[in-house]
Amino acid sequence: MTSAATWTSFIKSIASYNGDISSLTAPPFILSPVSLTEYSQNWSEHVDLLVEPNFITENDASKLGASAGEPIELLRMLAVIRWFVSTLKSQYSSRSEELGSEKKPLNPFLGEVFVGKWEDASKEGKLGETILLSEQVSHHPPITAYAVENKKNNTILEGYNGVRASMATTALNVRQYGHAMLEFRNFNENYLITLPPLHIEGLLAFSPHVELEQKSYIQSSTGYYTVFEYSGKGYFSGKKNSFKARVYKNFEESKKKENALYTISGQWSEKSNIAKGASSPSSKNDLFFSARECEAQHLKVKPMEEQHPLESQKAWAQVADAIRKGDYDLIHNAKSELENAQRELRKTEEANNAKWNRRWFDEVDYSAKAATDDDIFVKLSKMANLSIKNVVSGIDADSSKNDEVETMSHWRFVPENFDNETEIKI
Ligand code: HC3
Repeated sequence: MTSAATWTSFIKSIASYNGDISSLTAPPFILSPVSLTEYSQNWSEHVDLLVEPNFITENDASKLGASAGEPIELLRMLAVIRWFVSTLKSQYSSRSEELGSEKKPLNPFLGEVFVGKWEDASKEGKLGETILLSEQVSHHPPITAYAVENKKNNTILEGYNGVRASMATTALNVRQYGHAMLEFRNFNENYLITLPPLHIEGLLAFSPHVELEQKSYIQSSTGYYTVFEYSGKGYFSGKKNSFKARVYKNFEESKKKENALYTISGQWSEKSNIAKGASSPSSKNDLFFSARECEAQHLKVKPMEEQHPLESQKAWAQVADAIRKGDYDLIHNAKSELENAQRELRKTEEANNAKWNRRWFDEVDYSAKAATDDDIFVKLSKMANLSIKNVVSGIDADSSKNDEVETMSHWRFVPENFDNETEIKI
């Protein structure tokens, strides 16, 4: 079959499909040799911006496009927004820019891990080292949990994500489950970050790529609340990867758009501008972030020979080689070998009444915590009127979508487990 014919039959096969993305059988040329556990690094390719809120002072208002005299908590929210906007290109468009299209990542096996570090690239040595731990904590449904830790600046980002997909007429719609939480221990400030819905467009044109849609939110423990709205070509600006972020004093204030303290808009893969108040900024307003002028700092990963068999690149080495060669039989055989070994492991566990021990993350049931404000996730969710159930990321607490779901368990980082880690080195 020609590439075009294989592609057409693949498109036909996904037209009837619904749900677990790992069950999609894609043609070799659309397979990526990279496992989904590696995608967690995209949260921190601008590690300087991630830790930046630690260094913000009252005098930095103009650097963020804000007016002099703004509260430091608002300036830190703006700095967190700048970091978040910087992550979007790495997360959602860098692969199609580099490879020409979005490809299907390798579906991680339970217990697969991916680790690495960002070395301090600052002249003054103020950033310190930042590490990434990413672990596949569930295979069915696929869920990846991660932690990004900068000990020097007492900053930690943790979260998890899973996806469900459904085919629409010309696009694959993807809903994300999970969230991220960012903590600045130096000033006891926390942020809850929800994950935007997305779709894969360009399927019929042979060039799948991601476009974000609808909304996502950032809630700070200081009250400040930001609503992001995403659109593609032909909506706000007629440009791909467009977004608008409105920052409010708190969730209540967000009920009227005119209450916005600042509005940031532009393209997350290009430039965005900021203006005070609720009106959309134009390119004449202060520049907020320029993705092209801010080069991503890639994660440093150990050479393959030093990796543990559970580490993504080592575990998938043969499959990845076969994908690079475009050899379908080789891909199939190498994948089957890995998947059969996993099946055998699960059978042995079942026979021994044992379960796979997650390495660095724990699944926490929030039903008991739901009524209290002691837990930061519960507190921030309540502040933003967000559901704490296992629903699509960013669903309102009072949405009817909550009624169908009872469970409220979320994956959390257990730092002691990593402190006691003896097998996997960064
Ligand atoms: C939907 C996706 C897999 C999931 C990827 C996620 C949501 C993973 C978590 C990251 O933080 C953000 C992220 C970015 C991109 C998402 C991927 C885009 C495409 C991929 C599908 C499984 C591929 C579908 C195959 C094809 C050929 C239709 O593109």
